[in-house]
Amino acid sequence: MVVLSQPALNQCSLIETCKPTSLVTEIPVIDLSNHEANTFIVKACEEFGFFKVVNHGVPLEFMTKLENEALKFFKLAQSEKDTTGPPDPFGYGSRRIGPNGDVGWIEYLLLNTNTDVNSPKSLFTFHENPQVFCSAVDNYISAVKKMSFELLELMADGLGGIKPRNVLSRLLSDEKSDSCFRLNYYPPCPELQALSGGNMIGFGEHTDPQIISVLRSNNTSGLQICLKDGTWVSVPPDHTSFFINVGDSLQVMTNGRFRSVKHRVLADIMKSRLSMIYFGGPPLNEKIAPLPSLITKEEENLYKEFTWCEYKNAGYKSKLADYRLGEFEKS
Ligand code: GA4
Repeated sequence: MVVLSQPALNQCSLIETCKPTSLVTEIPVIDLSNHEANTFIVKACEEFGFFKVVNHGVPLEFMTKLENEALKFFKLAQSEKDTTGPPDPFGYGSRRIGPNGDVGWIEYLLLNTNTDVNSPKSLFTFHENPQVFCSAVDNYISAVKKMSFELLELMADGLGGIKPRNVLSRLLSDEKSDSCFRLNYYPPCPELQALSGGNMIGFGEHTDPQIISVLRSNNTSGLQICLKDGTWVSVPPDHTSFFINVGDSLQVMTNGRFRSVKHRVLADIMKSRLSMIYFGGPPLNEKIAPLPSLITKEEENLYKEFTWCEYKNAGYKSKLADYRLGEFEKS
């Protein structure tokens, strides 16, 4: 077990009272084998910006293989893990998230999934057996990407049959797509027992800047999403399914019809949580703007024009909880 030192505990944020979480809210579940999945996906993106996917076609063995490989990495000695950090932006990180002072009860590996020859290389050189780790990552990411393309095509269908059908999925399938992959390890936090009722922030509240994020975790709870009315809801874990977040860029492309979901992760007293997230982003030079077919004559475009590169650069100057879309809204 990885034990973070006491000063680390002091650095991380506690939230004293977790706003009452709703017990009745059901997270939308999309069955990809259902022929009405397109309509349900659109509803979920409008209401929650978040949904769970079942019957997704990604082999469970790809998920468990990668989970085991990731755990082997996080169980290495601290000095060994440190040789693959700091994350600038790719690499191993512990506690610090991003470049602007955010911290969490977390260790992670941020990997580049870009296939573009000019992009910075992924960090596949660590580990006693890099090929095993690499192929676990590759198999997993290829399968998850395929599912993401399908989801984005179903969204285009559900949004009224926008043409071409790949108007969203092409952004991720493009060889210049600026996507990344994150393995998050949240060690147990037994010290919490002493802090009556306190909750330790594993990953502070934020929205994801990309198009969509595809998350799979082990069976430890901790993920919470924020509903439209500001209440936080705990998402029951399910290691066989995927959870999808609408990102800021998709919110803009749908002119605010889809909402990018605010979410966070709380640490567990007893159990470690391991999650793997594919962040599907567009090519750096892609203009992020509402799809013309989604803007009716009376409706106005809510956002200024910007490229993914501009948004990403602005994002890296922000703190996790900042409302990053603010400076790109038309006043
Ligand atoms: C949030 C979503 C992804 O995890 C991430 C994060 C990135 C990082 O960890 O380096 C950021 C964060 C995320 C948004 C604002 C900036 C950048 C940390 C941070 C404070 C990899 C991403 O793309 O944006």
